[in-house]
Amino acid sequence: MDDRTYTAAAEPGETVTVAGWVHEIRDLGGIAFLILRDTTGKIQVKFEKDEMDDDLVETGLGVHRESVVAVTGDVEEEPRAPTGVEVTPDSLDVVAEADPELPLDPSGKVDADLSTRLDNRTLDLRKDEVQAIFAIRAEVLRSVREAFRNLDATEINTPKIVATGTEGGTELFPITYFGQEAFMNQSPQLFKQLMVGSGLERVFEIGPIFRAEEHNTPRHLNEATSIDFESAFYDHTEAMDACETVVKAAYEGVAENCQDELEALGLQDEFEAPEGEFPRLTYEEAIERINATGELDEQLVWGDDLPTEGEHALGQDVGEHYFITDWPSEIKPFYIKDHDDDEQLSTGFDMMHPTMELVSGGQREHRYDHLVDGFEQQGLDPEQFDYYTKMFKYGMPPHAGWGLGGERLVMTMLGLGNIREAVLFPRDRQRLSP
Ligand code: ATP
Ligand code: AMO
Repeated sequence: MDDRTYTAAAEPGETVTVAGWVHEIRDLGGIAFLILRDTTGKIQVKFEKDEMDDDLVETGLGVHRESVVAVTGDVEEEPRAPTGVEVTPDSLDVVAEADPELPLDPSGKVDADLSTRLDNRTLDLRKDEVQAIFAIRAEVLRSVREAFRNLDATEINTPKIVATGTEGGTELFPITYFGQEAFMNQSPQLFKQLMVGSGLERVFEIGPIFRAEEHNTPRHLNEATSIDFESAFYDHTEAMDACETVVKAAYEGVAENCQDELEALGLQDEFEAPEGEFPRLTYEEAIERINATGELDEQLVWGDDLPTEGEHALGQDVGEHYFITDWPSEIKPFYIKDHDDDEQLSTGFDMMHPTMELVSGGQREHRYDHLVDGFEQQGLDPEQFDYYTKMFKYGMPPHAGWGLGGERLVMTMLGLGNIREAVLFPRDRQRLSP
């Protein structure tokens, strides 16, 4: 069915059929141009009014912007045309006429606010710079998958409808499951851990997580894409190494394969893949450095979670991706293992971009008795988690892993001001459709 030639592939001397959207019509009197756009670019279609069939001219120049048309004609070199070639049409079919009242202007000449753009995502994604974000997002996921494969990890998919939550700090979305209480999964945490005790040993998953976040911020979504990793026989330092490898691979993939997209976003000169090892600061060093910046009204003390302004102050101070390690056990979840020589200190870590947290991870508690005690300490009923804990009785190796927010990775990589820019159809407190 698709026997058209992409606009970017139309070579002088050929007769082609190009098909796509009417980007613009410029009528200069004796001569007029229709700029036709497809996924590969744009091409000029020339109408010399006196020399062409009147019906063809009338149809071609009467069609509304953003209609879909198919044009057959000869391609010729034309230095004055935007791409150096133009098509002189023999025929033009209006494949799908567009309403003249467009809810937003895909040529980008008229700005639209984010909400209007998200309501009309299809039209919004006709813009080069918006398409570029999603082409880059796809490249990030491709590169990340390749990096995981190089680490000998197996891709898995785990259930998104579950019986229990795991991430204490955020609320669950309840659903009804054949009359039983159930929830949308907040994290593949417990399932990926169960797989390190299986024959797979090292796994990754790229999938949705659901969080009933209270706050409406530019960096939280209610449905996000989590890039999760878990490996048997890894400790937290090895998990951090893998995290660094995967994040760098994402940047390198984009630098290598997305030059046109970076240009569409105006980032071709400033985009840089991070080099060198990400600094590793302990939590204690982190709070000392934040306090030393004097940016916070109140000094942080041991046991405090890092407030957003604190993260910003530290990010500015460090100026590159970095890890925060050795968090207080009391503010990390039950599945994170404490250091053997100090049970107040956990093996949990976060990986930060200068502007926000990208990753949480750690070594996991793999000893059955300690795990069950941990549930009780956090006020959770271990019996509810029996499906998980019981597997720790049958040979669960030491293991470690992490979760990386996919949208936050793309957002920080491209300097997007709002995480919603990195999702086709974001879910937030106000937005359930499209
Ligand atoms: P032609 O160069 O085809 O003889 P014309 O003499 O009919 O064009 P106009 O109709 O006045 O000229 O053209 C209007 C403008 O369009 C001029 O500035 C001309 O340079 C420009 N123009 C003409 N043909 C092309 C083309 N194929 N691509 C881009 N611009 C063009
Ligand atoms: P955590 O809850 O820190 O850890 O989530 C990991 C990473 O996922 C991203 N993220 C979000 N992105 C957008 N909107 C949200 N509402 C949102 N919530 C989380 C962030 C965050 O750093 N089970 C652990 C991971 C592990 O230990 O393996 C977990 O889910 O980038």
